[in-house]
Amino acid sequence: LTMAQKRALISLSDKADLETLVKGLHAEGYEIISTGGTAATIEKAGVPVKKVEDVTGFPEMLDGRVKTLHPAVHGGILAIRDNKQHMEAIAGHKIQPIDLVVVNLYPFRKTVTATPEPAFEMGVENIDIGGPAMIRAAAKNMADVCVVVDPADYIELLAKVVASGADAKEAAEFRKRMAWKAFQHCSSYDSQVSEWLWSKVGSGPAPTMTVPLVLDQTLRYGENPHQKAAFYKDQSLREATMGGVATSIVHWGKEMSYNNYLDADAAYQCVCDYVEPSCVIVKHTNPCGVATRQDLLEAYRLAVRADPISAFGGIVAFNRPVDEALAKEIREFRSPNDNETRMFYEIVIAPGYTPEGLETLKGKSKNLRILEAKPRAPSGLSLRQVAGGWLSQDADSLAPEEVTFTVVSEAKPTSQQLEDIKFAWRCVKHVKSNAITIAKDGKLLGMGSGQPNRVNSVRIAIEKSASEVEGSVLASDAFFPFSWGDSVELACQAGVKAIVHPGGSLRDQDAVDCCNKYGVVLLTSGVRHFRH
Ligand code: 93A
Repeated sequence: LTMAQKRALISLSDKADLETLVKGLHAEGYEIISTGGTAATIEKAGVPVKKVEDVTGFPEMLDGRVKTLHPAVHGGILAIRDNKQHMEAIAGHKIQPIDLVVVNLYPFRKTVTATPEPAFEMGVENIDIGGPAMIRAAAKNMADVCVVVDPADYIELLAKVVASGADAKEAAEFRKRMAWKAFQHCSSYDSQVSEWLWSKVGSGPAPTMTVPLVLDQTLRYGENPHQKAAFYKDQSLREATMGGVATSIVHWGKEMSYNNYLDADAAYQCVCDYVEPSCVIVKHTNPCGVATRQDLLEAYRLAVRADPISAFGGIVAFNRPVDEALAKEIREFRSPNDNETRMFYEIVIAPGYTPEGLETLKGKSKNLRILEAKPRAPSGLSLRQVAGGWLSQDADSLAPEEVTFTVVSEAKPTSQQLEDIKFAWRCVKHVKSNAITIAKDGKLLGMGSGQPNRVNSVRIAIEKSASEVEGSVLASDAFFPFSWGDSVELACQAGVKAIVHPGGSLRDQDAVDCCNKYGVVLLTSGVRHFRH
């Protein structure tokens, strides 16, 4: 009994792990057919390969636009093996069956998003035609042919389909799963092309939008235990700049939860908005401890002391790597309110750890999640769901460097006050509206968040700042609708010495008059940072 010769057609732009694949195929007696660049790489790996032109009897033409678009390829892929007429038809044309198709497409998004931006014709040339045709043909004939588009699947392919002892039922299931992935690959690719074309020829928001989301993990539950949940990654991130929580490395700890992702994202986005070494502690997506110091350890101490009760069970984020001394402090820190208990945190997230720092932190608890993430400035689109639809907007990526603060009071700010104003302003952007932050000497003293009435946010922030409020600065994410006997006067009376708000209220002059009465500095930013 002789086994029929198995054939694999390989044509790849992403050539990762190609050597592993072809060596595995060769060991199992597969004949390998390949296109120009891919064939050259296979030859270099020392594995025999047949050029696709030797299969088609036709040279690659039109600068590669026509390489694999030929009946010898597509007949070999699409023929149904237990259909006698199909098999006779291909045999009549001396076409041999192809059992495996490994293809991934031109790196379209990477090409069109490169800097400097490529010419339009360059984008067009990167629209892959032959690749999707092969992928779709092989996926359609999943009963007989296996299609693989992702190098992450090579090992399973070799074990489940290629290996001589492979189980037929398992192989068939794998082929179906790979067919599903193949259509995903093509549809996401087509969306990229159409979105790019819209950006060139359309105006305004795209009439339709496809976000290439790929399931990353099923979560234990959502915000509450009765809600099912999952985490999806934006597949375009693979090609675009990586960074942020979605691409973080989890070094240690329990599985991330739904709320963990939200809070870690809030904390990391906030801390990455600071330029100097900083620590941000977040609880329920709001920063409750923030401090900036040359010494990161000192920044941590100040951040946690700002509100140790809220910090308990919070997320601690840094914008610099964590070393051993800092890790020890995080491990041992005891709440000033209750010296018996060591602080408990859900997550520590930072751009890196020294080896000693990481080991020390692991000693805190087996549950503490230790995340390493590349900084990622908020950019691109921000999407939110409402019942029956989605809202899109540009991410709020304005930094204080881009904001012009204008002094509108008689009193002028000292340079320290101006620094504190910028510090408070960076933070207020990350607090749920109505947002008020009170700060002094590069440290958050108190904040009021999420109150439907601004004056209540002011009251809460003052109360948190307690004895330290004297000489502090206050930032408001939106203008003060009222000042006398309201937010501004309350702050002045409490001991706040400088205030910043966007300005633009009908009663702006009231705020100026009120600050002048109390000798307090007032600045306007001209920019609002609502966060709903
Ligand atoms: O220009 S194409 O649309 N025409 C084709 O016939 C064709 N066949 C394969 N692009 C085509 N490909 C693509 O070439 C594949 O999708 C793959 O991404 C790439 C591999 O080219 P090479 O082997 O020369 O590096």
